[in-house]
Amino acid sequence: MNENFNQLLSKNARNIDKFIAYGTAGFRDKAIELQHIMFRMGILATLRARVVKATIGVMITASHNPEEDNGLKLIDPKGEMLDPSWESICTYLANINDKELLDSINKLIEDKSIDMSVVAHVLIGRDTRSSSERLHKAVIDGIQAGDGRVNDFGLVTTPQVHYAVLCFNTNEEYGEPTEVGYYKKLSNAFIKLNGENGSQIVANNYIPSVVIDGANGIGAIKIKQMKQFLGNSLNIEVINDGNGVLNAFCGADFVKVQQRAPKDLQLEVGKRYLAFDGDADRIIYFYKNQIDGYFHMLDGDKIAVLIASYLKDLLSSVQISDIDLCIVQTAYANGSSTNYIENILKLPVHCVPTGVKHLHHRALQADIGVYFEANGHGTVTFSNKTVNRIKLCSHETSLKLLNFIDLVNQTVGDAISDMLVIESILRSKGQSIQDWDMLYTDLPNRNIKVTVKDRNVITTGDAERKVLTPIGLQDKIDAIVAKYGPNSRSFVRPSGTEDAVRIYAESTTQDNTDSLAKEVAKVVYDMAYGVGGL
Ligand code: 16G
Ligand code: ZN
Repeated sequence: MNENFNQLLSKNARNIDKFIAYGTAGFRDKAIELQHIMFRMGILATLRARVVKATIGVMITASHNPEEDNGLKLIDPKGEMLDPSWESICTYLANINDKELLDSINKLIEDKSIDMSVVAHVLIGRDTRSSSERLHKAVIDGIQAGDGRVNDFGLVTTPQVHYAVLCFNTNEEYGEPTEVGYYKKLSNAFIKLNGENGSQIVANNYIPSVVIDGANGIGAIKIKQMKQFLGNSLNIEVINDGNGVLNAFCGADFVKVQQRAPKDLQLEVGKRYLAFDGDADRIIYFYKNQIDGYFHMLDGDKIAVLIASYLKDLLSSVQISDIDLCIVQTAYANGSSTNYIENILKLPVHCVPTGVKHLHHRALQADIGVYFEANGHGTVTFSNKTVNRIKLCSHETSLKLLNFIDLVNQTVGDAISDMLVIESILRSKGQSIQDWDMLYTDLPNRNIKVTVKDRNVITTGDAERKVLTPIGLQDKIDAIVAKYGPNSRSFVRPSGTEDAVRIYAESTTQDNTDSLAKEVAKVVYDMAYGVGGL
């Protein structure tokens, strides 16, 4: 450890006696409680970098959560989430006393036989939260305490950090590991697919203009910077671009959960809208339907279906048919989407537990894995074997596929990349957002939560679709669901990010769905507070 270790430690002392765990997507809590955790994770990042002998990433953000929250995600060498086997080490280091810290670190170095002579290279980025700058300094102190080398990216989106980590670790084969490198890679691919003057060219029902709700976050800043690289290929208007409060009544999470447009936005028929979340790794599309005049939303499920059907068509036109192309979803996927994928697209669909790391992991097992959470987080992964096959293919459409692959940020869901992917597909199909929306009709659905004393009394199996404990709860849920008839479904799961149990319901009408969700919430509440004999 660095000779100034104690001095750096005292600057970032642990003043809060509260247990905090590395959750679904890293640490997340009130920003004022995170200083010591940031410092310790800076140290840990230097150790992880030495173990894997590669560049590691750190992103400071609490994504779609309120401005006063913050968080930290660690990014492994291929740009993917931290290896789950290290999550318990993070939790352990985050919660010990300052006095135990140095000994614990030395023990970890010994247990894992970490070669401290290896250069530890850590890439770091942060979002626009007012606390992010202070917390970012604490991470840098930690990297210094661990004698690591910092590569400070400053203000960036989460997916930009994931991208840059992979670029470093592939010797730039994936792209240039800079922000400009990111903009150039994506813009060049987009321009090749859509034309330099795409913004002037309407393709059947496709109009080349979008309105982006930037959630008052980093995505708004970055898409504006990217405009100069995209040139005339797409018309982009940005709203909620930083003048308001981050994620407040706007952004992808608000639109998805509230099932309505961001506050103060008067939707106009014929316009295509989309929302990023606070760190720009989620995207949700929406519009005002010309026929019924209502707000309609196209979520991660509809995005996955659009992308997979496009890829299926392209693969068949280049005559590559024996490819394992699959879609990965979670229990939150709308039943209509799963039905469409299985029965109309006739593609395999896999269901995994909530959290990007699970989806990403499953997608990597396929030749081409399209994964999306209903909340709009997702991307596509292409195996090296598949990319090589496409490169060897002489069919002229293969070039289109290769450009498409370049447009995808394969490391993680990326709102900017996803938007450009979707826009390219809609243009290529000559479709409006309304045409896309008509692929299938979502079943009405509802997400609610019950705050409980201990969410961990609930454990689940079958990719979170069934409760395992407490025994008897699943039977009660089954009995309630049965009353609502076919196409009704509900499941409950402990949140991975807050002290709550989440309840999901879908059924054939919104009234039935809401009442189903309430009934299930009631049995969960009674169970949590000891009523009802469970
Ligand atoms: C995190 C996850 C997201 C998941 C959500 C579930 C990542 C990068 N993010 O935000 O994928 O949908 O948690 O939250 O993995 P919950 O467990 O509170 O429902
Ligand atoms: Zn996010």
